[in-house]
Amino acid sequence: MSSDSERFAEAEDGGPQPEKHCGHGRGGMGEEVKRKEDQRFITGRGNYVDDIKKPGMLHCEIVRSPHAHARIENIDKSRALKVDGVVAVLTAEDLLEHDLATMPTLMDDTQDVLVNDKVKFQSQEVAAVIATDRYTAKDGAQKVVVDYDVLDPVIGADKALEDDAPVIRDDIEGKEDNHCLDWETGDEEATAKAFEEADVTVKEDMLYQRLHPAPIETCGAVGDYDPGKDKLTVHMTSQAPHIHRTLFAQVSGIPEHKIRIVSPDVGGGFGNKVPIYPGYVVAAAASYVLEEPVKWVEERSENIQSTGFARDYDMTGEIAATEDGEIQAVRTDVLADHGAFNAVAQPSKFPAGFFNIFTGSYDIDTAYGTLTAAYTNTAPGGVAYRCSFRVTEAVYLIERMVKVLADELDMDPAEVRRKNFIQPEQFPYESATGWNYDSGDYEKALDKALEMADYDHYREEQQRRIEEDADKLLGIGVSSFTEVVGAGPGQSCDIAGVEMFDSAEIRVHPTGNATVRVGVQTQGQGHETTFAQIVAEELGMDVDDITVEHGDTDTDPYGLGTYGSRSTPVAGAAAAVASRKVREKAKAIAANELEAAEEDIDWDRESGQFHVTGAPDRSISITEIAAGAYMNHPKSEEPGLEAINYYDPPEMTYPFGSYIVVVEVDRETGEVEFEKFVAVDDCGNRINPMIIEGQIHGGLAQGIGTAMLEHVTFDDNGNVTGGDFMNYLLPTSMEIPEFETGHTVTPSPHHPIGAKGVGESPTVGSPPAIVNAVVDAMSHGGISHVEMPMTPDTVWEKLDEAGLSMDPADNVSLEFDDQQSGGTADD
Ligand code: MCN
Ligand code: CUM
Repeated sequence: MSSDSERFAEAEDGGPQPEKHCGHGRGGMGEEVKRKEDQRFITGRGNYVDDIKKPGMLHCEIVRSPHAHARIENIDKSRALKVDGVVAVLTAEDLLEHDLATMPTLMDDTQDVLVNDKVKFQSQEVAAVIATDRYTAKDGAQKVVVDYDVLDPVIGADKALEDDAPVIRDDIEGKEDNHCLDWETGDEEATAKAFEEADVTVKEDMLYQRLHPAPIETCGAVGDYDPGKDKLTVHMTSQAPHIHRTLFAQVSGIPEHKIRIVSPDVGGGFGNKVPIYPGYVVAAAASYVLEEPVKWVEERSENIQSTGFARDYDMTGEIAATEDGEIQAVRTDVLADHGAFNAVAQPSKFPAGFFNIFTGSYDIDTAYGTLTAAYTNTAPGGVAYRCSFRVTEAVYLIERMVKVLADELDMDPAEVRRKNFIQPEQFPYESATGWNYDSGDYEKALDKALEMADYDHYREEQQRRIEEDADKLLGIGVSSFTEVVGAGPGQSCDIAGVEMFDSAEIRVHPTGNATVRVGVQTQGQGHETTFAQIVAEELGMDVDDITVEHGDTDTDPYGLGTYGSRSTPVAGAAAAVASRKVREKAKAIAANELEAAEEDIDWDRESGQFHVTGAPDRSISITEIAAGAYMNHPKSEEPGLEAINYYDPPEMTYPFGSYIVVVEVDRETGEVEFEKFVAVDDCGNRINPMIIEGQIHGGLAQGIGTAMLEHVTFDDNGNVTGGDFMNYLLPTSMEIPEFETGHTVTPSPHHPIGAKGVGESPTVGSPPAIVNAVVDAMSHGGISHVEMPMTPDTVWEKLDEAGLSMDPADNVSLEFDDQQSGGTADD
């Protein structure tokens, strides 16, 4: 029999041990339990915001600006109000009456709920039409007449910062330019010195293009004000219901205890549902004013055009190194486009989010980074999109730059990485920019990936194709990324002024099953299963006897929601600690039931039983104890068996991985085909390997979308030119290769069950691997970078620049020549 501490030593006992699957079959840690929630999803019984129907419910349609920059001169509601079934038309003026005209963003900025005076991006919310059904609301919206005085739009951060650029944010007192923020990190002087003295320096410009998170379910809300109870319920698509409740209280002045946010099933978030959007507020405000439930659900194009976008980081990277590839310093400079409002869903203590983790997996003691951000006439920007708050951009920068350095030195990029990795014995490791990495074994993950990818074979094959002047070039890309997830320790980040923690509450019922409530919010990550597994593991219960609830601020403990892959690192820890609290109490009850002293009771993880020390057959399970907790409680204890934990993590967790991508690049068409795609991830101890695998597959697909297809684009007038799925291209199964996944396990020493997050790793780690692969196919022609998305025409231009392209006509004429000389032509 193995004791608790042998399996998963608690943090104070020197840290959690590497994963050992209990295999006790109760659905604990490490078991591939099928997702409990899938039963209802695949049988069409999910309950999404748009499924909610309430008696008397009205529908809201938002009138949006066709212009990117314009002053509103007049809004004429009269024709809309004449439409049969239209109940009300709301404008900023109406909201002002109720003090609901502006809302705070998540970053020290305010945004009009409905435009008051000046439109700042195309599709901005101008008016709202409330009607008896959705179609009537749409008809009404078309009849609202808005007179605009069109102004010059400012598109592009570089243009926005030009001296004569029109000022977008004249609503901010004293604002005379479009400058949004400045930020710097690291040691400027030491870095400059390192660059001066280095044997080799490399420099590359790269754009991390604007992306849209594109969850399958768009955003929506049902506002439901109950005048009898004076209580406002808002059902909404939310990744963070409690934060949204606090923000609603701030927006409306309604006391927080009179607001209930319900986030039912959420059909994907990917960061898109972290911010607060005007539509949510309008639905709630309309319900408050009209005293009827009001539903607002976005269309796809509204979701793409008006909700927060991601990335849009124009970066310069530089590395200083020795001749044999030892990196001595990194420097970066960023120009960021923040859109019209600083709605950035990232920790406010770091205005550039977690971008300053750009030293990556490498032991680089000198670094310096600067960033300038601008307001532009585009949708509010910089939301997190499967990215841990800008880690995506940082990882892209350093992983691209390592490849640039390797090419400059004519070294193998895997070798350059190996030379510079932070070594296992250096953890906990403090980076040059102030991060405290918890644990890592980067070389192990890289070695595993190299082996899985058959790296040496592909290097030979690559050489062969170059020598034989083959039609298709081979490229091999490597990325050995470090993520930072689990926001977070109070001192390092907060959101909307709230310090970060999360929560779990466990109630064991008299008949021996349990309800677990958490402050995080699943959008497809499988929390109903994995949180149950943590509790099953820690209490020796069966996973089927545990129900996990979330997404209702009236019943769940306050928590800060799901983003930055923080659910496992923070709420997962809370679930483990709360379970252990329950276990402590259960021990007292077990002693009572087994007529032994409490000190003589041991808990055995394998069997899930409490037993008298040295007498394993005098045992009792938590299920049997539960009744005693209520009906026969020891006099030393209160009745009942429940616990709650608010977990404030001591540190972030640092998952990592190595990805290897092999591509074929067609010299005729510029088309890129994936030949091999290997992903080795390390997220510490694993709760459910099957769910992790699913997370990796989904995230890699999004990485492929990023590298190959996706880009939100604008014309000079600020019109979104990729505002629907015909133009904003998401990868389908046709573009996704077979993934080969592997893992290593390096537990987090400070997490109660040694787990790190994993939800964003694949999206963070894969784009540089893919770009490195495409560059690698052409680097013998002197190509050092290809911008994303790497469409065939972008790639073909690079091939041409390198003298590697083949004109399709060449091939045709070649064949023709062959046929002539061979005399086999049948003409
Ligand atoms: N997990 C595990 N063992 C670990 C780590 C994680 O079994 N050591 C499991 C977790 O228990 C959870 C899942 O993997 O069921 C993801 O866990 P985690 O890494 O903690 O991430 P979160 O649950 O906090 O999810 C957030 C993350 C983010 S920020 C984005 S963006 C994203 C992502 O998850 N959005 C998603 N994956 C998504 N997957 C789906 N289907 N839909 C989204 O919107
Ligand atoms: Cu970085 S997107 Mo997720 O944090 O919701």
